[in-house]
Amino acid sequence: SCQPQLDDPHEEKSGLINMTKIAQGGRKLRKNWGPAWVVLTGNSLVFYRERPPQSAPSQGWAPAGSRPESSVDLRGAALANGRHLSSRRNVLHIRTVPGHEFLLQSDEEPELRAWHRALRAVIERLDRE
Ligand code: I3S
Repeated sequence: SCQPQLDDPHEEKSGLINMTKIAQGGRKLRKNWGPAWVVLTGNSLVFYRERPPQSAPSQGWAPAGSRPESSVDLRGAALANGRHLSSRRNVLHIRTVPGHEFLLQSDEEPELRAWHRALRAVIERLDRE
């Protein structure tokens, strides 16, 4: 479809992963690595400070009663290996159109690869719309 999907909240993937924001609107930020509960939807990446309680009833993908720390639109975003941006292993670099940049990292390579694949699929689908 040529209609931009402004609201596509279905969950593609979620999980606990190490994250730091490294730029906001093109301005470099000081790294602040920490675990985040990350939810990938049909058009955005949403960051929560912690995993929602397992007992919490969910409202679709959104953990009930929790507010996201931040959320970015993935349309037009760029994905790259983040090895040149960190001494950590298995780092993925995400840059959004407005210049917000994040690193995702896991000591488990398959976990990071799964995030890479899922993010690439969403971004490619948004490119085709
Ligand atoms: O990209 P950098 O500056 O080498 O990142 C490291 C620093 O942010 C460091 O913090 P301070 O310089 O604020 O003390 C962090 O503790 C490191 O984790 C950062 O590097 P890694 O390689 O972990 O992404």
